[in-house]
Amino acid sequence: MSRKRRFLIPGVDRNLLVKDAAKLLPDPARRRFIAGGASLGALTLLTGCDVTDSFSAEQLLTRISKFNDAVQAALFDPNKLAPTYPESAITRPFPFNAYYALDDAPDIVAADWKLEVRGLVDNTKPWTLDELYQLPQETQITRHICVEGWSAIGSWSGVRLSHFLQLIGADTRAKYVWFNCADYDGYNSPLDMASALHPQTQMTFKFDNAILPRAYGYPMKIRVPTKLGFKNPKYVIAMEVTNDYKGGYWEDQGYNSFSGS
Ligand SMILES: Nc1nc2c(c(=O)[nH]1)N[C@H]1C(S)=C(S)[C@@H](COP(=O)(O)O)O[C@H]1N2
Ligand SMILES: [Mo]
Repeated sequence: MSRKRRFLIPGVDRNLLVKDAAKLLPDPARRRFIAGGASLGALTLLTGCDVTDSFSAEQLLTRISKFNDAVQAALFDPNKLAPTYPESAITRPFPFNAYYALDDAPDIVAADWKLEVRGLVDNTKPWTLDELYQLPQETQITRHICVEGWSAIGSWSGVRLSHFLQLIGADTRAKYVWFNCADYDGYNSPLDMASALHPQTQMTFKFDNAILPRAYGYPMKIRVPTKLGFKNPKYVIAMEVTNDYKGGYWEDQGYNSFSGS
């Protein structure tokens, strides 16, 4: 196809748009789309968006991404557990990952840290680390999967998030629990309520039976073994129970918010 034809819509390379859209589509819609010839016309029908310029192309991709989230959320089984592993399977050393080098990771002093609780909850009292350490903890050995193409098995101990949400009188009919982190450039991530209430979703205080090291999110991370790594926020300083979709660090850059593993 000549360059001229490909760019018939100002600023939009049709081939690339169709390719990007196919990548975002969940199965079986993706298979149907490809079998049907993967055309811009089919995309228009599927999404109800008419692509006339780069702005509407962007909107179409957002629409597909949301569609993908809705499909994933509908398929999520709140009782299905992520696989667990024996101690011998733990990856040592466990990788550190963030959008910066370890030297730039938050260096939190316990005495200065409090977990802020906001939004649709009965009790917004902030929690000290000592108070949180009093709550019942359990340990899981599960696999962490990062979209960047690596996975590793770790041992995490902490409090069930569902138990904590109950303690603070959270309205669990709300759509999200949104987490805010201490990273220098900000890091945050929304978690859908069904996943927040999943029995393996944990407020984590220990890695490999020792106080969570700085690399892995001291003093607290949220471990969600049914989700990809970026939906496991480290260095958490606040949680908000909300019906508003507030976006997140990677979510805002185009990763699906549901991102199940
Ligand atoms: N606060 C914060 N949480 C974060 C990140 C980050 O950059 N900042 N990166 C995410 C990503 S992409 C991954 S893969 C995991 C890495 O966790 P680890 O360092 O314990 O392996 O943390 C997630 N949570
Ligand atoms: Mo990641």
